[in-house]
Amino acid sequence: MSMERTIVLVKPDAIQRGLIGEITTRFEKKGLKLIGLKMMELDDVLLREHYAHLADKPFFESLSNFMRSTPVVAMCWEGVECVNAVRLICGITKAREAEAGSIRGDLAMSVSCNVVHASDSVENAEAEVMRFFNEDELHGYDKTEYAHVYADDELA
Ligand code: DAT
Ligand code: MG
Repeated sequence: MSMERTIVLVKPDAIQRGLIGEITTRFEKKGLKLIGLKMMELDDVLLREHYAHLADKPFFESLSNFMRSTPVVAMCWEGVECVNAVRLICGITKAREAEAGSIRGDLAMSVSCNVVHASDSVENAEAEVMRFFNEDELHGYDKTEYAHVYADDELA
């Protein structure tokens, strides 16, 4: 089973609503390992790259303005097959239809103001880790909890 890294962004609506702690806690309780954490302002160049798949959409301009309206909190989480696990915790894009229990399902009502971003594939996660963090901002350490979060064969 593969150890993966993935990116979560706490979006401006969550910053304004005071949800940084609530959101972070959910990933911590899941058993994921936080290896990078910072507050940052996203610029137009970075957002065009990050949301390249949406560049032609009519809502791109407002999406970009929204994502630049406050700093965001960027997190890098590590865990076994965690890219998919983190997406499940976040819930689907349209928050008012997201599953109860997910972050979007519990904390948001909107398509655009949906409180979090999470990488959507292993390939994109690898690109996003490099997009949002410098190598010296990612921290390796032994998380002793891993011995209880995973079985030995899952960590091998
Ligand atoms: P996700 O954030 O679930 O990965 P996405 O990558 O398709 O979804 O879109 C990125 C963000 O763009 C999404 O979180 C909110 C915004 N967005 C997507 N579709 C939208 C729409 N139809 N109207 C307004 N904003 C939209
Ligand atoms: Mg996406």
